[in-house]
Amino acid sequence: MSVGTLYTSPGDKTGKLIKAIAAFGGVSVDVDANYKHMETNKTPEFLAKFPHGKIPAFEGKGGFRLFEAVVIAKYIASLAPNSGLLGTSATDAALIDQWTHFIELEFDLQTTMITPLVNGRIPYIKPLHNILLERQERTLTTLNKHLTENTYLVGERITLADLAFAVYIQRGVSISFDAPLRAKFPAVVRLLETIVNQPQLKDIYGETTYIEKSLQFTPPVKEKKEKEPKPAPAPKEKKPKAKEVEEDDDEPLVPAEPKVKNPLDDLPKSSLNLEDWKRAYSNKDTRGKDGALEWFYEHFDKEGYSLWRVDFKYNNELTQIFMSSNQIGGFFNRLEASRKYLFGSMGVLGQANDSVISGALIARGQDIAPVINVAPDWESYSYAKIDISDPAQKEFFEGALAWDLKIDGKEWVDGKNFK
Ligand SMILES: N[C@@H](CCC(=O)N[C@@H](CS)C(=O)NCC(=O)O)C(=O)O
Repeated sequence: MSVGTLYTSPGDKTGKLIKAIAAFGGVSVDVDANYKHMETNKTPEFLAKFPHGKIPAFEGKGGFRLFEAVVIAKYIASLAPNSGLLGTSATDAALIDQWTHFIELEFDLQTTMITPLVNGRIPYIKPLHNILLERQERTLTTLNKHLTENTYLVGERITLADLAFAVYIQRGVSISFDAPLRAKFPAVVRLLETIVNQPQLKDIYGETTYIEKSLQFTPPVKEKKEKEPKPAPAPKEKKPKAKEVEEDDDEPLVPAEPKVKNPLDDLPKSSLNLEDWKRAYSNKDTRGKDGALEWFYEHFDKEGYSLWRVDFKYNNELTQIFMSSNQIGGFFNRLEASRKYLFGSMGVLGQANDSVISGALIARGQDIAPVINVAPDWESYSYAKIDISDPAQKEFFEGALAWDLKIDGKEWVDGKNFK
């Protein structure tokens, strides 16, 4: 019999912790299927029950209510006393609290701050980014030492601390706990893998995305000189390299790197000229007779190019529309090095505090990674190949290009192109 109802959304990472505790402890908890994030939690009914208006939130059968993820997790674990999730002694219970709060406050809080810093949602402050990374590394050092000497965080069995650890570290490995750090802290990775692969937890934790390189902030590309009045014609228009670097007061002056040939240049020549497409898209109406889409279908070379649906992975973190729009702008800026190989049309759909970022890309070759991984935050998005012989996928592609795409009733409210 269910012990109550959990309000959470698929993007709510700590809701995952509560589900994991319930599954591991064999406690049945209903998840409110009608909950709509940033909608339900703003209603007077929800706020009357949970005044802070955040998820996860739990309502027991007798009207008992709780918020704060770890607290709900502890309560659910207490309903499964034989599970060992809360330990078997007062000292174990205290140690479980210690590790859980330690990882939440000394590791996950830093992840929460690093994410908007590197993806440009808040102004980038390098010393702050460095402090956050240093703090995480210090925490990982402590965890790794402990986990080199112990199988689990507390005692000889899985406890709530391990399940919370896996939630926070799983998020960390997709943002800042990168390959070099993972090589340094193998015991931390070992416990993460142990937890996320428990048969009853696998579906709850889902796939773990391991990033190679910690996400970095890439400053937007500075506007070219076009806006300035042109000087009298000179034999060379380009400024010397050192001058360009001078403007980056944040970075040390380094000699220009030798030009490396991009493997995408070795692909067989394509009949689709991306520059021509970009011009057609800019100059024509997108839909209709003689429109850009008609041009595209006439010239599309499906061997030389591929079409992709792109979706932001953390839509539940989006708030104001202009900020989501800036997010796309930042992403496009960081894709500058792939301008020759990529066209993009992405937008924000929905309304403030309930929006998604989605769109379509036209990329050189058949693999999206080599085109897109020049942007350090490329893994904040998911990519699915679009097959335009499928009417629904074609409709998506056209909607993204025409900026009239709708997703789950959410309408396109702002868009940007990568041209
Ligand atoms: N300290 C809270 C944080 C909860 C939290 O920030 N929840 C987010 C979703 S992940 C939320 O409900 N945000 C809604 C809002 O900001 O109005 C916990 O651990 O439960």
